[in-house]
Amino acid sequence: MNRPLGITVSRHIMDSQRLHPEATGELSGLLSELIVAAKTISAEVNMAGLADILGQSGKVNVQGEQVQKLDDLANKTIKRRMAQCGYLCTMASEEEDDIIPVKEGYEGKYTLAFDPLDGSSNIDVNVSIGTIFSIHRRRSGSGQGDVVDLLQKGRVQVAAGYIIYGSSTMLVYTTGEGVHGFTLDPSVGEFYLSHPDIIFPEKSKYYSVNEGNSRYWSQGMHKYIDYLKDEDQATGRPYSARYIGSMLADLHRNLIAGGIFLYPRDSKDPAKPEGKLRLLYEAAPFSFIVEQAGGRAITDDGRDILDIEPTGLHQRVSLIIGSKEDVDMYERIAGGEK
Ligand code: AHM
Ligand code: MG
Repeated sequence: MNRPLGITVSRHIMDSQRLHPEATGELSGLLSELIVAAKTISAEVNMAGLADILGQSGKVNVQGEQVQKLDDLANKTIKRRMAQCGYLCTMASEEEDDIIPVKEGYEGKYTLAFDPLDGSSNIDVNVSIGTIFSIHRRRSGSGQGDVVDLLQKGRVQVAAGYIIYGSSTMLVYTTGEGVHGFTLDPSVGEFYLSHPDIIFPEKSKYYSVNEGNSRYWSQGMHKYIDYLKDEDQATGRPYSARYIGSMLADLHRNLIAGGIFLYPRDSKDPAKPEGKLRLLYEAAPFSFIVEQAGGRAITDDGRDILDIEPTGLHQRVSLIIGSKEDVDMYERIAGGEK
């Protein structure tokens, strides 16, 4: 078979770097290392259904290694590779309470916050899951980084992206110059540019929310969702519901097909008064991507996600994100109503 000559992600990263003569190549190096980690996780995710079959009693695989839970394995894969990539000074992961130090002598100028496998409830049921990442430039001078290097606004992210392990594996990322999507050709092990310059569809007909929580919502949320369900041909209502339960997969679909995703604060769990999703490695990177694609991301009371000053590594936040027109309408209808 003659394969068309596609643009690989490495080539795309190098081409973008060329537009910045002052660039040192460190960010390109960092992204490339992260992509290798993602390809490794993708291979593991594809084999996940076989893990129990190939392993003995689900505990040891054919190589004689322990079969690990997939999210643990994804966490270790990123942590080990990135700790000695030479471009980072510290990391934070959804799976770890504290910051993750990098290997001594390998300290660099960037930080990495990541969710190794978003959509944990979907891991065992063959539904799309993925890795989310957010990169900042360090604040402190040199050596090992500190928590303050990670606690920075989403607005000053240097790069953000995600890898979705779905019917195909895709990488979507931004460095603040548009959003680009690449699809993995597993036979070659390369990501090829498949979705250049992704633009969030202006308006949509889909909404994504866990409606099982509706009894715990604010009045404003009820009003907005009722509005979406009303009939009005001029505005394309009622909208259809689409909720996977992997934020990453829901947002990926919305980015391509249009839609609004909502995870508001609710009164269900007093331990999570700010909402469920985490600011640093879920809401902020996606807000950067969505804004770069022309969409909008706010909290349920109308604050721009990218302008929130983080105070904790695992800080939670409400998230209303999607096409600008839909988020604007949410704000008009629900804004400020308790
Ligand atoms: P996770 O990082 O442990 O997977 O949790 C985050 C996930 C999101 O991907 C998803 O949108 C949300 O939790 C689903 O939560 P719920 O089951 O409450 O609807
Ligand atoms: Mg998550």
